[in-house]
Amino acid sequence: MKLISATPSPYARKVRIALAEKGIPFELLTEIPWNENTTVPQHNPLEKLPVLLLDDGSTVYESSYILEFLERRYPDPPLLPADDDGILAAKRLDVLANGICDAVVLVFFERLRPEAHRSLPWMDRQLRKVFGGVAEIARLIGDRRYAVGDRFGLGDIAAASALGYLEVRFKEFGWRRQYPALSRYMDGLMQRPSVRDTVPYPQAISSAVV
Ligand SMILES: N[C@@H](CCC(=O)N[C@@H](CS)C(=O)NCC(=O)O)C(=O)O
Repeated sequence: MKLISATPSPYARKVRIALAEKGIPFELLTEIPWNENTTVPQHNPLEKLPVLLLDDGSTVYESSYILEFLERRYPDPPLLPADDDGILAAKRLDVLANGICDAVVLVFFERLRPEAHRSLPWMDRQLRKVFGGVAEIARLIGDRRYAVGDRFGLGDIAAASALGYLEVRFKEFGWRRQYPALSRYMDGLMQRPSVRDTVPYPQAISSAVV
């Protein structure tokens, strides 16, 4: 099994954490999906990573769907709670995390435009989603050690990936200062090798994107 990933990608990080937690061996293929020479479009018509390349030649793409795929094909250890309420709570956090990251990506590329071409209303709209999404994650997690129930799982993977992404792309937000309990929660997650070994960092995009 191979995973096409990018070093800053919170979506790919979710998959890397899940693979590590489940002890599934895989080869990490690091690409820059925004560059013209990326192989991603050969494997995913939506042209986004992460993409899981299976040994039989088939592909699985979209981070939440990949996590669902892994949960069904490799159920042990589970990364979803056993009860419906727990599953729904974890998936809600995944929805929030993806929404935050999608908005951060939009702001990131808007900021790459020449200043005169940037849309401030558009950026404000996206930033509201980021601030609102993080506030909601902070409210849902409160001062617990794990996002849902008493063990590490999808909710934590999603929250850690989104919060870690903010540190790379939107450091000035300072979410740790605003949400001390969430900051302590993140420090706790960083004790796990799967989270610690996948800390995101930027890549140099060479192609024109916007
Ligand atoms: N909803 C997708 C988002 C994936 C995504 O936006 N990936 C970025 C890298 S972080 C990408 O490959 N973007 C290339 C593009 O949109 O053309 C997921 O959860 O996998």
